Amino acid sequence: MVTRRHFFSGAGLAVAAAATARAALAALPEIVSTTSADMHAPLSPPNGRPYRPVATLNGWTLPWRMHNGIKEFHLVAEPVVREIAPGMKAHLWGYNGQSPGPTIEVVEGDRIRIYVTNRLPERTSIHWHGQRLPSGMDGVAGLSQPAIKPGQTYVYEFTAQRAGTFMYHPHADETTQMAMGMMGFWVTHPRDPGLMAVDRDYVFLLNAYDIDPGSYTPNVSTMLDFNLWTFNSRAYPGISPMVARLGERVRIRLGNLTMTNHPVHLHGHEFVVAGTDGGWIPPGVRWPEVTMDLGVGQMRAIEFTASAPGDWAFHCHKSHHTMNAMGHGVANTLGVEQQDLADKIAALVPNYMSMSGEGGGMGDMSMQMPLPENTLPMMSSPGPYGNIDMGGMFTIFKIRPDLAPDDYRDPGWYRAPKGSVAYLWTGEAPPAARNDGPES
Ligand SMILES: [Cu+2]
Repeated sequence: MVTRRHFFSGAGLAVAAAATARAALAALPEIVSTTSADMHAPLSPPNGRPYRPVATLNGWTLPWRMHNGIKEFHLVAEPVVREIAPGMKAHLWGYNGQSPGPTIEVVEGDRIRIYVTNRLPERTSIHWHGQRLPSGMDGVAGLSQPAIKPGQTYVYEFTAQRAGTFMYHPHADETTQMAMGMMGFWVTHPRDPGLMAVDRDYVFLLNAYDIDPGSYTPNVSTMLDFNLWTFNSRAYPGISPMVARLGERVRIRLGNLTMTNHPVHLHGHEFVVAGTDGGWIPPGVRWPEVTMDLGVGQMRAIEFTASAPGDWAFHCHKSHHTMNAMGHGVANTLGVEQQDLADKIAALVPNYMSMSGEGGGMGDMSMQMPLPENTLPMMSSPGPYGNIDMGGMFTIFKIRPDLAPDDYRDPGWYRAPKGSVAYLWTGEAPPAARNDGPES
């Protein structure tokens, strides 16, 4: 029988050792890669110290080989194709077949050796963001090591000294390389697997791209004006839901490798900020929030109890970060009578198509605008009660009373109990509107 765990973990992982010259790479750990943007099941550690693995949103954890007591990983920096959401693929740079790269999970006290092979057309390096390590292992090209030239493999080696939440990214031509999607998550688990234990531990990075509608490759000279805002290089509705069984304790760890801050908001629950870049916050001084601002280059761990069944929005609160590419740089037509305008323009321009609905809002527009090739609608995808006017950094936290502990599948839409959904007023009509507006 194929279990749920196997259903996910078998998806798309490939060992590429056979495709390379075995003799030349005999001493290197095999290269494991995937072309899938699906969320893989958490990787239970097959050896080494025990820990409770994390779940990478639309991502996966890199397997290692244990060699004389050292955990050996092999990262390959290379061009990849990432499906941002169904209907749009981006030509990015990443690691081991995807962007972001695989999550690396180790345990406090582990000795680690990471082989980094450069298959990019330019130099690179990897910085292990937040780690205590020897200066020469810190990965700043030119400062702590020579850059890794195309075709070369470098070796990083250090001991994971501090449990917590980390990231990795290049420190060589980094404006280009991070704009192209080169980054990954890193979790160092505490030596005691019972310490800070939760039932589900989600991890992902916030990233952003500037990809012109109709094209595939990000503009790498963009400084601030990005048009695709993503969780782990996925935009809603391409982002997997996060799920939990009612009553479970949940942690979400986030890292921000975009060039602006993101106020991340969870509906229906309060959470506490339980960890920062610098480590765990002692339980007695954690503070409650429903929105947490995640600064550039920062990591946070938030925790809450999944106390209310339902489908709960989880998103960045900057509303243009929950839009996809076609929503940027368009004219303001709010309040404009679109049909009237369309008729007038059509008299001048044959085959003119109205870009907006009667109200002139953007939500109407995205329903009617013809899309260039390889472009996501600005927002709007089907929900249980109509269209959801969201794209970009938006997903859904789904809490159900009947999920198995290792079940990360999408349980479908929530079926709200009768009488618990906002409803249409069908009584008498409201009184005529008073005119309190400005005098005209
Ligand atoms: Cu944002």
